[in-house]
Amino acid sequence: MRIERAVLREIPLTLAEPFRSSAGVVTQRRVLLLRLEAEGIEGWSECVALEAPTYTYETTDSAWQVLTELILPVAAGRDVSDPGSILEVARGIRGHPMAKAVLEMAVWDLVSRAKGISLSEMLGGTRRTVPVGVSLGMMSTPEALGDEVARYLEDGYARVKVKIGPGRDITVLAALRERFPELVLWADANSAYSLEDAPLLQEFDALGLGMIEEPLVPHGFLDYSRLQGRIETPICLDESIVTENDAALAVELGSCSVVNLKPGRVGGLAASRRICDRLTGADVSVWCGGMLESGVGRAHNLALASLAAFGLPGDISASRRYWERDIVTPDFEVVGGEMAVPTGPGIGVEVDVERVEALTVRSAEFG
Ligand code: OSB
Ligand code: MG
Repeated sequence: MRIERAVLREIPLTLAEPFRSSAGVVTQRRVLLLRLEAEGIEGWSECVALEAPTYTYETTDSAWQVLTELILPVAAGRDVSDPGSILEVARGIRGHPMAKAVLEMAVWDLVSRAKGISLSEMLGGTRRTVPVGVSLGMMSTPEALGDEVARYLEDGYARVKVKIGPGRDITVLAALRERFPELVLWADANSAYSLEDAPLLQEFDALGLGMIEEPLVPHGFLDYSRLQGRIETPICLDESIVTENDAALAVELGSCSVVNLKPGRVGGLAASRRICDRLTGADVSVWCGGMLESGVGRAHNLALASLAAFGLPGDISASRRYWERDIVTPDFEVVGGEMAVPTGPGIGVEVDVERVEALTVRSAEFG
């Protein structure tokens, strides 16, 4: 099977509510969607890059450039029988894993649809439902955040992750812990602290957090290992883990005991599986994060999270947590803290093509 045609589009989607982290606020996503075509079958994927380089260096526009100028022109016509090797077409391109993942993940969807099996099955997933949590942005007051938590607990989420940063940390977390003594609570700092903040981060030890995600500068593996020696809360790495070498370093140095794996961040699904194997082989727990994706990206994340190794609840929330109206059907739902893994071919949800076309602000075609 060869890629006959590739269409990359950009559509703006406004979040149901603004999402604030230590890296800034996101109110709208500029979603890049790729559709591949071969033998009358389609494969879909989504780019996770944010508009500004506040999470990693990639952006919507850098991904657009790398995809339209370097990757997609050489992808057209390529054989896709082994999705894990499609990125040979991008071998000469340094970095830019989010741009590369777009091609790779659409190929996985295409090939699993062609085989008539779900992407989960094709990846070796064994879970029919996946435990999920919700990632909450910073709110104006601890009370407002507490009310939001209460709402999501009523909706059945299995745990809550909150964004923290200097001035919005210990007081907010202590208030949540007091109001919800049994809550499975995680905190994500998106690199807002340094090793000098260790005394403050030590105060978190009393709060029974499941983990603290990416408290320090990305790739500071040595500082992470020093910090873990000084705090009890398990450190989870997100931005820091992009390559297999990052995973090897983190394991070797004891920089973390948990990793938030996002296929878009690490260059795709095959790379995710390789990184996952390295980590779990060294007793590092793995779970699947999110990037405020549309239903297309979330479907891919859910398929990855169906692998047995993904034991902790993912940042994979219901469609309505992100969008008034998603671009796929059916909507993703959470029941009793779990999300059902689609069983239909490929990502198992259908893209609302008419709406996507109506929303398109730019597109580029290849093949
Ligand atoms: O750090 O995990 C993160 C969203 C955008 C960029 C980075 C992160 C996040 C989230 C939201 O935490 C996860 C989600 O529900 O998609
Ligand atoms: Mg994170």
